Amino acid sequence: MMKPAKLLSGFAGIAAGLLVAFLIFGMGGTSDTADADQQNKSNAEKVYVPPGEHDDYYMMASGGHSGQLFVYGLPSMRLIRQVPVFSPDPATGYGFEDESKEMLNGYKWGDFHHPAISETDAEYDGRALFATDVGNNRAAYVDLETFETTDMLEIPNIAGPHCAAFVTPDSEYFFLPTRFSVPIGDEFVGLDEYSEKYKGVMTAVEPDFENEQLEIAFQVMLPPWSYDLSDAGKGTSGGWGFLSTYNTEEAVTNLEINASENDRDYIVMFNWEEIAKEVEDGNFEEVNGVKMFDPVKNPGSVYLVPAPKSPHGVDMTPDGEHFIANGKLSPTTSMYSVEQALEAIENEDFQGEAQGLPILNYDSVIDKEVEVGLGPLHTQFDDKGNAYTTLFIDSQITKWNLDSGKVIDKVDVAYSPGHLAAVEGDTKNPGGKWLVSLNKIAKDQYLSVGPSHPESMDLIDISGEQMEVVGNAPSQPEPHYSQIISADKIETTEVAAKDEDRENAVWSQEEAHIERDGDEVHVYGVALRSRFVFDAESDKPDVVNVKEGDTVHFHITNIDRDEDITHGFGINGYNENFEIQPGHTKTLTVEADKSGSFPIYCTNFCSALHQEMTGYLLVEPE
Ligand code: K7E
Ligand code: CUA
Repeated sequence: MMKPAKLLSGFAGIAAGLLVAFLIFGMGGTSDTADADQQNKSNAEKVYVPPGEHDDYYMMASGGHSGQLFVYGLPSMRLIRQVPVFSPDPATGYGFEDESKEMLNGYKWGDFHHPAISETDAEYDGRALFATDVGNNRAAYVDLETFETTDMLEIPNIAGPHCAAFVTPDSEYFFLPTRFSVPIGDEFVGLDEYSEKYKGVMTAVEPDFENEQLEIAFQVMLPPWSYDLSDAGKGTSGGWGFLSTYNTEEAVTNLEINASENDRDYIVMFNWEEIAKEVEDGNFEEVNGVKMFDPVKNPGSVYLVPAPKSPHGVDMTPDGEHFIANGKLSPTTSMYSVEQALEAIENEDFQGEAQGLPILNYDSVIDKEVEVGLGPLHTQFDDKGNAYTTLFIDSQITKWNLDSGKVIDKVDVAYSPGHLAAVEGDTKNPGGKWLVSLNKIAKDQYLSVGPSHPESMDLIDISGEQMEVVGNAPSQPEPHYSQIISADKIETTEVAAKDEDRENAVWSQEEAHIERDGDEVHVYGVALRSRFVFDAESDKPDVVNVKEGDTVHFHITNIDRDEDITHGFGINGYNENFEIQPGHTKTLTVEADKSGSFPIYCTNFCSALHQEMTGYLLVEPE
């Protein structure tokens, strides 16, 4: 221990002393930089998932106008999979092969805003994810065992189900209220009759988990306003749903100005259990084959709660006792008491009515107004009684306490956050570990790729008192919302079960054959490493001979039943491609309207001899 002191004696000692002093006082920045480096290092450790290890959470992010679902791992923020839902996908052949082509029914795109994972007892259960399409009025069932879209519902009488999907605590229904109002029925109605004849419509969809399908249960006619976001009640508020509205001005043009006139719009509270009973009792009219419930003719189940100017998100607290409305043009967020609202309904404590629906007295229902900052859009929760609200205009997230209404912390994100998603954030038991800010604008965050930049997301550690941004990554367009589910709740199927009775399946090379019936040709083929067998009898078993004008149905079974051995099936020059997962059978129908020799090849690299996995479609001229 004496040695360093000795070295500091004499001239050398003075020089060294000066150096130390310089380091400490003269270059304050150095220690700041060192601190920042240390901070970056410890943040990197928090999100680092070593090669071969798995993330703790799945983040299911909507793909907006791409119509797809994007699956990320957290905390690494690695993009794991793109799941095609509302739009065709050439990589998997979704929308190319017969089954999904029929499901897409010619639609070229969808606009997927809010995913909803199925729930049991107000917790994500990992069975399915429900998706809704604002662009073309559809709902889809995504099976979370296979991460495949298994059913698609086209919904009549509606326009733009933006205010969706929110699932009831035991997945009895999920609801799709609309952003746009349109006339009910098939009659043409001009905009001069907007207030009387146009309606917002909310659809209750019932999932059938056994068959992985969806069915419309009923619809509810709502005033001609825009319905933006929604949440389901739980606990005290079980049986109720909550929607935010804007354009209660009923403007039909120049909404930017005309829909921002009223100081207050509404949160719509509706008792879905009650409505379901009413519908069961026959209190509905049939419109385009759907049971339509009118809450004005059948009062007692739908109420309005005044909300700050043009609210965007409405979110239920985990205990189901409060709902929070974010007024995007107001600096405050409003927190309402469910108990007080139910009491006001009981006492008919109304301050008026709008479009025939009673308006609850604001002062009787409000619990507190919280000054969160500018442009509040959406709110999520942790496991310690705190709320987190995105501030679009301030480019920040505010953390505030639900009990005290006090703002605890604010953090900058890059930039302009829309939604935010906390782990297990819409359940009665939020995880409290991570929060992801889903930002609308990335600006300078990444290497530039020209005029259009990606969207971005910030990963925020919310386990401590102060929030800490620990990661940032580009995201796919456009992450309106996502839900984050604990990885141990998802159980996937790796290889499809061998089903001897499956229609069109062939389970061995020897059984592969071709059947002809006039100009209809059915190829019952197999794919395996590393060949196609279409006709076992032929000396060229990988060649299909047809005539121009024939319709060819390729029924191909992937008989490789090993994890992740996917084969592709592309026809060169015929604009067709699809994938067949291990153990699956897929059918592709091709009109052979072009004569010539067309190579068939496996498009998904599957083995050392993948390049040899080929064949021919020979189309003889007429
Ligand atoms: Cu982008 Cu939920 Cu469609 Cu808010 S919505 S930001
Ligand atoms: Cu099969 Cu590549």
